[in-house]
This record gives sequence, structure tokens and C-alpha cells, in this order.
Amino acid sequence: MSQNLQNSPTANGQTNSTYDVIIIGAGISGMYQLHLLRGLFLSVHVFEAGTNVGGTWYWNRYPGARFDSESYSYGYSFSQELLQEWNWSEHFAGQPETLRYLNHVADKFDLRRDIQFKARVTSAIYNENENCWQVGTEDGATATAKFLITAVGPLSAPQMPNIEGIDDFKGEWYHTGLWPHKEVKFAGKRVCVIGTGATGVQVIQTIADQVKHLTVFQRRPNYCAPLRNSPIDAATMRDIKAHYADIFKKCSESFGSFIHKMDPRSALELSPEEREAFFEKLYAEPGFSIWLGNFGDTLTDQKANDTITEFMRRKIRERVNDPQLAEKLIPKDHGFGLRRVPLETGYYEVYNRDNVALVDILNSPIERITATGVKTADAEYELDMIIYATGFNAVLGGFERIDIRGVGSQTLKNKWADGPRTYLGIQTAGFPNMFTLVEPHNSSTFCNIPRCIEQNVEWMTEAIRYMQDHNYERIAATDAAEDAWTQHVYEAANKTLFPTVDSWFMNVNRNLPEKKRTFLLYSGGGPLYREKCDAVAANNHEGFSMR
Ligand code: NA7
Repeated sequence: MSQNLQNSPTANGQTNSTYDVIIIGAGISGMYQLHLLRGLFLSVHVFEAGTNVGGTWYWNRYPGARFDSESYSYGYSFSQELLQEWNWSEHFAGQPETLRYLNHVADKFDLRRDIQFKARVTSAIYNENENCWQVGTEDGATATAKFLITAVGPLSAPQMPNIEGIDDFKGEWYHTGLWPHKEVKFAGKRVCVIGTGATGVQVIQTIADQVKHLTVFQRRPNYCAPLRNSPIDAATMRDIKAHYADIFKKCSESFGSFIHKMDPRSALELSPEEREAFFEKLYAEPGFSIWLGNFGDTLTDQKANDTITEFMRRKIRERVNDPQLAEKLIPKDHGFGLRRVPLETGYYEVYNRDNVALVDILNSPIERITATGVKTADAEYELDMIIYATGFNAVLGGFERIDIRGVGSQTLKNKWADGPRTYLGIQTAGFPNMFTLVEPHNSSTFCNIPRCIEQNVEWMTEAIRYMQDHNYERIAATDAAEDAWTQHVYEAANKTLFPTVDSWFMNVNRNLPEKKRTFLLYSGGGPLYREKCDAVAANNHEGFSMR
């Protein structure tokens, strides 16, 4: 393989550029993949739909957007210089700071010269004769490469609700995942938020004291846990810098690659008093401590889960003044931690304010959006602004908006219609030379994501290096390896309680009722995933056929 950038005209007069590798997406994974592949002396081109780098942190600029991961566990770990020169201002940094960080990385490693912005990829077709991928963008241009790496992000396709009349509304409206780059003003306005997932919670708690009136339309409530954010002073930052190796080691040993490690004891082996004291301790700690530092069996055993669920229910009752309102905010259809836990700062206290109303749309569904607001089965709400915090077409959405075709013109959408099938969550049989970063059935989907991104990117880079060393031009997951991995993914999922609950983990999205209920993540944990990937690489990339 070599530097082989060429340009040739196509039938429609557009230029067709040729590269060794095309990467789709300039978020955290695409940026790092570009950086590493340059080290293999390959010509690499990145297509990015946005006007700048950052992916999730570029698009999700809604009020209150911030990390739920400790800032210092989230940054890239590959460069000591980068680690030592960057100062985080808060334990859980806000979106503007994270985006500044990612721009700093792009500047430092001179990434932008190989990134084409405002270029949304619409198709990627494998040419079997030439063993290459032809990629098309929205503006009709095409480019060809031997390798295609999708870095499209698991939560990148914003999903509007399937409610009638959205276009009728005459006021301002925004989806959180497509938040405008201009300042949005809230003062004096009657605003509503539809959706109470991790995003809705961050928006609600941030704008409640800025708006004239806030109406929250809640369908299914979630258990929210305290974020307990605080500034990082200079001495603490110095200490963090001195201990980065320990921090990343700790992450590498934990299930979700956070600094929080599951407690190996059973929730049921302690006396109620001891258990209570442990839960209180976790509730007082920052971040995902109460979710991912809890007894491991709270996620695998219903009785153990019931103990933390009851604790969290009591916390909500303690924090919300009106007991009837508190009951509405308590999930009744699932236990704590079985859906993504939103982290909050004063979220429950928002409902003690006079200018905030909660509308339980499970009991009184939204019938339609009108020119002036929202109409439910029971009432009509006059509004100046509607904020849709209705989430994403999770994990598969980023792929579904690209026409991806492999061997024999098989579409990826068809192949995955009954659920994803992959080998290591890295390749899918029938799509040679295409690698999927941070995608279905890959541990990065249940992860402090940059930690798993680095593993994914480094593993793939080594796979390509191995091909270079052996003069291989084509790598394809075998059907047998894919079958075995897919079975392992489901077996690992069935050891947990996640499949018992409807969530985006399970590909359940009521706005897309055609989706099949199936597990999208990998719940074997980061250490086991890494072990399996390393074993495959050490065994001459067993399960991949190369030629
Ligand atoms: P989520 O977690 O998918 O939450 C979406 C929210 O929007 C959730 O409360 C939904 O209620 C609600 N929703 C969706 N469609 C509708 C309709 N049609 N009517 C009313 N309410 C609706 O997305 P987020 O953006 O909050 O978080 C996504 C991930 O980003 C999160 O897990 C983090 O990892 C970061 P439902 O629960 O479906 O009843």
C-alpha cells in the first residue's frame, strides 16, 4: 500500500478522488483514526457533515450539555504532551470546553488538512472487482478508497417525535441534537421540553430559572442521580496530571472504562443497614458512582436491583415537595440502572418552582402540535418555544442514513434488519475492508467512550499494519466468526437485566415502531472485550479471511 492520491473526472463532471482510506466522521474516533493512519504513510481522507471537528460535541450544543464522565478520564490518553498541556476547569466539563479541547487536538495534530467539512456521505458501495469502496456525498461528488472506516457515532442521528402538526408551530423550535450555533434567548418566554432522557434533564435544570414558564412533557421518567460537579483548581489539576497513568489503568480495569468499578459483593449479602450506608455513600459521590460503582448484581439480579431501586425512589420523594408530583417522577416500569442514568444538578428541585409544570403524557398523551403550542388529551398549552429532547435513532441511525452496499450489492440496512451481526463489533461479513468504529456489539457502546475509541482505533490500525506487512489487500470477517461473536453478545446480554427493559440499548424507539427489539450494545465489559480483540490479533487475526 502506498500514497496514491489521484483525481480523475467522473461521468457527471465531478472529481473522483482516490485514497487509501476514507473515514466517515470527524468526531473523537474519526480524528484519532486519521492521526494514527498517517503514521502508516497512507493517504487518508475524512468526510464530515459539520463545519468543524467534534462530532457529538459539535452538534449537541444545547444549554446544559456536559460530560457525565470525569473530564480527566475522558480526554485522549495517547499523547503525554497533550495530557500535560491541557487543563480541565471542572470535574465534569461543559460542552463549550470539550469542543475547545477537540479543536485544540485538531490544531495540535494538524488534522483539518485531511478533513473535508460540509460533506455528508450518502452512499458507500463496495466494488468487488477493484476491491475498493466508492463513497458518494450529498453534493454528488465521489471518492474511492481501499478501506472504509465508519466513525459515524452511536448517537448521531437525531430523532424527531412522531407527533402530528410539528410543522404547524409558529414559534421557535429546536431539537437538542441539532442545536443552532446562534444564541437562543429564553427570558420572558413560555418554553416546553419534550423528553426527559439524559439530554432533557440537562436542558430542563439549566433553563428553568431563565424562562418565564417551563412545561415538561414527560412520557416515561428515568432515575436521575446527582452529578456533584465542582471546579478543578490548579493544585488538583497538577495532581491529576501526575496520576494520569493510574487514572487510565483504573479505567482499563473497569466494566464501563470509567474510574468507577463495580463492587464484587452482592447487594443481598449485606444487612439492610449496611446496604443503606453504602448506597448513601455512593449517592454522595460524583458521577456514575451509584450506577457503575454499585454492587455488580444490581444490574444482573432483579432482587438486588430492587434494593437500589427502592433507595432511588425514596430519594426522589425526599427532594420533591409535592408527593403526587414525586410519584409522577418515579419510574414504575423499570429498575434503577437498566436504562441510561441521567446525571443531574438540582433536577428534582426544579419541580418545586412555581414557574415549572410537569405534564404526564403517559396518562394524557400529546395529540398534536398546533400553531401556538401543544395539545394533549386534556388541555392545550400556549408556547413560545418547543424543545425536542427526543433522542436519536440510536446506534444504527448513523448507518441507516447512508446507502452502504457490500459484496453482491447487499445493503447493510437489509443485513441488519433483524439486528446487527458483526465480528467484534468491528466488521460485518460481506463488507470487506469496511471497519466500524464504536458501533453495534462493540464494547465502546457501553463505555466511557474515548477509552474504548482508543482501543478500537489502535486495534484497527494494527490490523491494517499487519496487512501491510503481509501484503494483504483484502480483509473480511468470516460468517462463522460473525455467528460466534453475535451469539456471545446475546449470551453476555442475557446475563444482565438490560434485555428486560425497553430502552435504546434494546433498539426500542417508539418513534420508529418498525425497529426490531434486539440488544445493540456489548455488555461483557471493557476488559473482556479487549482481551478477546487482543487474542484475535495475536492469533493472526483469526476469524478474518485475508488475501
Ligand atoms: P433518550 O435517552 O432517547 O431520551 C429521549 C426522551 O424523549 C425520552 O424521555 C423519551 O420518552 C422522549 N420521547 C421520545 N419520543 C417522544 C414522543 N414522541 N413523545 C414524547 N416523548 C418522547 O435521548 P437523550 O438525547 O436524552 O439521550 C441519548 C443519549 O445521549 C443518552 O443515553 C446519553 O448516552 C447521551 P420515552 O423514554 O421513550 O418514553
